[in-house]
Amino acid sequence: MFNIILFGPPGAGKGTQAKYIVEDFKLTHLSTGDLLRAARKSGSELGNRVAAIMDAGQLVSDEIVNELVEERILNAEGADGFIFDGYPRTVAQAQTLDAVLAKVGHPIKAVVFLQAGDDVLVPRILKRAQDSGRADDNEETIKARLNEYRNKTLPVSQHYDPQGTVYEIDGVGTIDEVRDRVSRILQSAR
Ligand code: B4P
Repeated sequence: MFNIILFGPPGAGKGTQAKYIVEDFKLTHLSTGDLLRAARKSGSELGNRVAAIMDAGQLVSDEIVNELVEERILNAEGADGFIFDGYPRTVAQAQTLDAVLAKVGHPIKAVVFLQAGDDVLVPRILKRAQDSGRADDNEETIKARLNEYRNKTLPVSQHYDPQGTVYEIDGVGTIDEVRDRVSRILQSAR
């Protein structure tokens, strides 16, 4: 199984590039952002709880997110591998993911780290706000999301660094340029 993590700050292009990786490498896409947005849309009690947290630009609790992910990994018989998109976002989530993947005997092969500065990220997210209508795509929430990223998510790259699986990729450029960079890295890591 070729299991990879798509890592990077909000708006780095994780969701955008995940679609191409699915096409090019036939992996199963698992986006915790999508799972959480689906939960809130369903209007369930869990969905209502996570909606307020997401709209404040904060991270949803490790407990909720880990449960959503673990269930999908353990029920994915016959999958060629997963793209974990936007997960793990804390070191505790990374430890849970490692433990679940150890159970199935297929550890993370590559962490694709898409990099871009705030000067690029903020305008991208504000542009998406015009068409997506996502409640967390506004200037104030973006600041909170970038802070959460720096404080809680960035250490996840240091967690994987000693394993030699982190590939830093310049996320600035056209979507096709970034796609080519990601594709080259994944072909060599496979
Ligand atoms: P996510 O859904 O993961 O969203 P994101 O980080 O903002 O976006 P992404 O990097 O995927 O950007 P995209 O490709 O869309 O998370 C949302 C929220 O959910 C979090 O804030 C948190 O509350 C919660 N959450 C999710 N996972 C969690 C977890 N594990 N633990 C706790 N909480 C969790 O790109 C953005 C825009 O840029 C798009 O409009 C795209 O078209 C554009 N773009 C992309 N690449 C471009 C390029 N090269 N050039 C120009 N534009 C580009």
